[in-house]
Amino acid sequence: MENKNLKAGFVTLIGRPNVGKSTLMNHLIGQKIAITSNKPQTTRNRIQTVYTGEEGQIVFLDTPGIHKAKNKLGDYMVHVAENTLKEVDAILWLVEPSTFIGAGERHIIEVLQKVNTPVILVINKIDTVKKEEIAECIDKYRTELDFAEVVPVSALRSKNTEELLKCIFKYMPYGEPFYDEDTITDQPERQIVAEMIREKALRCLDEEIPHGIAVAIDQMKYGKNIVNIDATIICERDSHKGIIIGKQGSMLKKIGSQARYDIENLLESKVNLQLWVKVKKDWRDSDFLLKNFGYHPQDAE
Ligand SMILES: Nc1nc2c(ncn2[C@@H]2O[C@H](COP(=O)(O)OP(=O)(O)OP(=O)(O)O)[C@@H](O)[C@H]2O)c(=O)[nH]1
Ligand SMILES: [Mg+2]
Repeated sequence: MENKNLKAGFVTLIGRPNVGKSTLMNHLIGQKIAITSNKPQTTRNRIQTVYTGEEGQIVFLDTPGIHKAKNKLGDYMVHVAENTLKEVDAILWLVEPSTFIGAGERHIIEVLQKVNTPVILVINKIDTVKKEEIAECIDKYRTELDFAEVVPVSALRSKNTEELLKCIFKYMPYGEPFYDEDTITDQPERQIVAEMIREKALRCLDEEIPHGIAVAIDQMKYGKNIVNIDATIICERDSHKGIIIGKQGSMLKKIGSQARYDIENLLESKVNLQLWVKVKKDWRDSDFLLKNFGYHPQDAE
């Protein structure tokens, strides 16, 4: 039977790198699907997840942070983010709790001025500032753009996130759910596994190395009580390969055991994870290799 009171719609999360888009999305849907780290440009693809509640369904699109691209991978990431804006019922623009509006925010304001979709300004990380500063930040942003709503939250400490969900539903049209209630994401299991390995590499490694990493799953075999996974970490230089492997393999072991823990939770099974490291020079500027590692041009159209 059709329920006329149910709502269903699409919401995209945009913002500069590192503002907490993926952390917030994972929190809202109650499961870790998108990887997060304290390094900018963690998310590379559009990641769709689904929240289903009593009021209806919200399909979230987490996007790469909008930044000044330095290579083809960067171009791809920014296109993915900006192209979701026309297709959705509401936009969540995440910002840091600061009154400083830099070139990055200015660019996003220009992009948002061109779309008619309602924009909800989400001021994230309010756990890091005083109350007065939040108020100043709200006032400052309100002078820049006409927001449908302004909602301060802390994705990390789950402050005000229930209110944010209620607020989003105001902008969702009435309609039947798009997905059944068990659907959480459009990401294939292999892709999430690859991302979990990349997350640990991002978190364990310093400086420029993590930005030049891709992860390929070579095989995933489901045994009786165990899943056997072979994966390759691709990096850009021989010197990076040495650092990723570490002294007597210690770094690779660390990345592997941290990733295995998350993958076992995801697959609800014991996992045997074998990691390899390969060098592919300048893969981030090669159309062929970008496609090969799952960054498809059609996703950025
Ligand atoms: N203190 C605090 N830290 C947060 C909060 N939300 C996210 N973070 C941290 O901010 C960092 C970036 O979080 P991500 O969720 O990866 O940010 P993102 O916007 O998805 O970043 P990109 O994918 O690179 O665009 C991580 O270290 C998070 O733990 C918050 O509410 N408070
Ligand atoms: Mg992200």
